[in-house]
Amino acid sequence: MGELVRFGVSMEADLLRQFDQMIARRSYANRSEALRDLVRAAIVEDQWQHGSSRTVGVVCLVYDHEMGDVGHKLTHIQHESHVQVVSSMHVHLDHHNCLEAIVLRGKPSEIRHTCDQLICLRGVKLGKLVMSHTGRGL
Ligand code: NI
Repeated sequence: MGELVRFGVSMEADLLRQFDQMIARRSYANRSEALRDLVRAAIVEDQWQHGSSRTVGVVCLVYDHEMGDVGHKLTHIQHESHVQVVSSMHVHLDHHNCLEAIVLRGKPSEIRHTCDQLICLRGVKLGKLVMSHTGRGL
């Protein structure tokens, strides 16, 4: 962690009350820690919206492996993608359903494109991209 800098924040009393209720529910130690996490999340979101430098994301998929050749298509997309597949984890949830978590590294737009291709496949029931960060500057 770099040098800590204090600064004042003004907000409406009702907004602060709601913020305090939220951070209590989430068990934050104090307002500063909660605020730092919110700022980090906003910076990551902004970098994914506007940045072009390489970053990292995780796509989580739940799919029915008996639905057509969805497993083969998922593998094919990852082999053909411009983004680097850093790692993936497969869990056989039950007789039909598989869960796959895939870590992708590349430009935000390319990661999104690959995730969209994976998520929209027939047989994929649930798909979510978690936008992460390589760690520099946060
Ligand atoms: Ni499976």
